[in-house]
Amino acid sequence: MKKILFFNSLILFAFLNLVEKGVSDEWTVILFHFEEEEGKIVRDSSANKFKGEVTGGKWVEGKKGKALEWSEENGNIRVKDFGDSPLDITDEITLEAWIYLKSYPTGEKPFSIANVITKVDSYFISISKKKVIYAGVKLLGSERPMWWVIEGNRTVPLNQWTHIAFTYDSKSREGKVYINGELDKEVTLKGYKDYKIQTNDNHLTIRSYSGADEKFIGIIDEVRISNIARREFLLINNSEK
Ligand SMILES: [Ca+2]
Repeated sequence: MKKILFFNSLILFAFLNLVEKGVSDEWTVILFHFEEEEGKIVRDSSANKFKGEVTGGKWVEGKKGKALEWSEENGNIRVKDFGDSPLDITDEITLEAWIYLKSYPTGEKPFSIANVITKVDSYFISISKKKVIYAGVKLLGSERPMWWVIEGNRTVPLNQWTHIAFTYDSKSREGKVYINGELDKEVTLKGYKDYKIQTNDNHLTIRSYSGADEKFIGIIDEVRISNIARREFLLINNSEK
């Protein structure tokens, strides 16, 4: 009996801990806090324990703790996919990050768009040359897979911390983008046969997906991908810094 009570309280403690942090839950596919402070490997704090390989960039103060900053140099964070991976998200997805953008993309390579999170031919979130969130999913579609993209309304500011998020739900067929947790734009899709997201074995990247193009200039922190369309995000109060 004592043993059962002990385990029960352990479970309760673990649960409360999870609720308190509210960051890595059963829907979290990958979560990078970037608290390594040095080196070329970053570790995902979700149960999946992905590893990211960093090129270019430097360690700086982030929205919370440390983060990675890139200027015009090449580089990104690359996470390997493998066969049947949790990164293969089909039904519902949330991509979110804290960003501190230092200049807008020009629309021309290598600054065509400022990519933040990308899985080529599956899903992405970025800032477009219109200075808004630009995100999308590649859907199984009708005759063949096709991209569906959404562009936000509100300008993403320069030189201040901003939380950006994109959610997609294949059942409600809704795609939404959020700035600092507030809905910026929503679209209900129609006209496709299959609304599920295409999966593949391409790696996941943070910042430029090729390493050289679609460069984001600024700081990226607290990156989370979830396999649910969230309504609440990793918003961090200034007091939590
Ligand atoms: Ca951090």
